[in-house]
Amino acid sequence: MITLYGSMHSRANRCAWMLKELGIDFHHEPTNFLDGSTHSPEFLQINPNGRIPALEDQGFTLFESLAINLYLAKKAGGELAPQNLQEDAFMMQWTIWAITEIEKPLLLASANNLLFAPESRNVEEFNLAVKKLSRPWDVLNNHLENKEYILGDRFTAADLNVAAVMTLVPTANIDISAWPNMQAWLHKCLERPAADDWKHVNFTIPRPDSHLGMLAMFV
Ligand SMILES: N[C@@H](CCC(=O)N[C@@H](CS)C(=O)NCC(=O)O)C(=O)O
Repeated sequence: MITLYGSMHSRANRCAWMLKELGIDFHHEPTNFLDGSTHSPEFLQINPNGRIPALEDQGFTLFESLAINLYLAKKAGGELAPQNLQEDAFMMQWTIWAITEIEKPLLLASANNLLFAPESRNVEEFNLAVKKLSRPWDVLNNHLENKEYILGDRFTAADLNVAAVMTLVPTANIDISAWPNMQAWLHKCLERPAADDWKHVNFTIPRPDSHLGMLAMFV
């Protein structure tokens, strides 16, 4: 039996989405960084980073939410998995792209729209984040011209991983209508029944009280 570690209010919901999409039964351990359980000696054996999510599959352990998803898709085979080396490369490309180009600015926009307390939100930071996002979003929007999904006409691990990072778009409340192909694609992905967990995510982040603190949080 596969065990997924991590509260659903964390990036663990990305992996729950993949497990549910694949119809894999799993045991869920709601390890939580708020109560210190991500730093217990037992958990550090599973993920020495002391972060969630992590996965255990019959003694094999893995960390990094999107790497876990690629592993699960390939292990299961089928539609979500790469069918050849080029598809595998594209899934890796879009996955790495999502984490490096999208995740941090989108988190910054989300913090300044909802996750920070209202009095500590900063509209300039929000606008800066949206400006940073517009470049990769132009790329994705152009890529999706005349395509249903990132690899073509079927939903794959590439869509799941990129859309899982973009579950923060509603939290950031960014108007993405300037990217219509991307908007339609994101809606299609996030409304899949297996994706439901992200809709219940509810958390706040205290704003660091200095510029250096902000750098430490977002770098
Ligand atoms: N790149 C990692 C990030 C994991 C991560 O930062 N998880 C957060 C929860 S969403 C965490 O465990 N934070 C607690 C901490 O950093 O101590 C992944 O995608 O799995």
